[in-house]
Amino acid sequence: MENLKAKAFELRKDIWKMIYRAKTGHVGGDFSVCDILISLYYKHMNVSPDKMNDPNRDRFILSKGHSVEAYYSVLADRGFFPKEDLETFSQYKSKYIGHPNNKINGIEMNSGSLGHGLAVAVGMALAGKMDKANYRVYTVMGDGELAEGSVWEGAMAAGHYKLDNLTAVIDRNRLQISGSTEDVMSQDSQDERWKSFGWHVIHANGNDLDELDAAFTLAKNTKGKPTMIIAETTKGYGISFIENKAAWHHKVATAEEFEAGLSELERRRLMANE
Ligand SMILES: Cc1ncc(C[n+]2csc(CCOP(=O)(O)OP(=O)(O)O)c2C)c(N)n1
Ligand SMILES: [Mg+2]
Repeated sequence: MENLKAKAFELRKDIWKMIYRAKTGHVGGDFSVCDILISLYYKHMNVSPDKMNDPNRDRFILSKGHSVEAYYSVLADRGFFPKEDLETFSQYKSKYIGHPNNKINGIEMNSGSLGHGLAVAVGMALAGKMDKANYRVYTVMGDGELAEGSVWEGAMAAGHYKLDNLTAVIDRNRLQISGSTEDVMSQDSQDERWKSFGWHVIHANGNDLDELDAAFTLAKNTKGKPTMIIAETTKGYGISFIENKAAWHHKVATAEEFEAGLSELERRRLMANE
């Protein structure tokens, strides 16, 4: 776990560089979701590059597809494709485009248009039940994404079919594209909403690998209900001057900001290693 804490900052450095090189990317949401992806890909999910077609592999859908830079950096580090490929991110003719697509090793579903991941995850989980398979299905949504009506069709179906092989996560960073989620579409009653649809609801600090570990373990041991992990995160977590700032949803650093951000991430990586 200690090494993963350092890795969380090492991967944020990759993301920061990738976006600076390409001059495009969604850094705020990448940094809030990074630890969630690390917990899943290094500890909790049964996935690996040598069993991409294994019917028993766990399934993952990044419903908040704009956080693709975090997703690519984790997949590359887990060996799904060479790390050098990240250098082509968002370049002309590169397949590593600005949202997930299933031509890339390890990616199950094209995403980016918000609101679709949960319903597809429900379908995969229901198929698993019908086939008596023992894989699990995971999806991560943004909190702003919850304004999409299709999310609630998925929520209803998952409760109805008692999909205890499904774990969903909300990256609850309290910001969406242009400001506070509470100003745009208030949602502080998420607990009651998911519970009323038949879900088991867990809260965790989504930038704390120990809390995420406990939450994913609890979800696996929950029977008869799907689990929603409301992961309280900080948008931009890792670089203090971008944290909690809606402007950094989709912004590229200046040369000066780039160097300052990189130094802070390196400092925090070394501290996590101590
Ligand atoms: C259907 C749809 N509408 C609009 C967008 C444009 N968009 C991209 S990211 C975003 C904000 C999402 O906020 P949130 O879900 O909270 O993501 P996070 O804070 O984790 O970045 C929007 C509106 C989109 N990708 N899909
Ligand atoms: Mg958000």
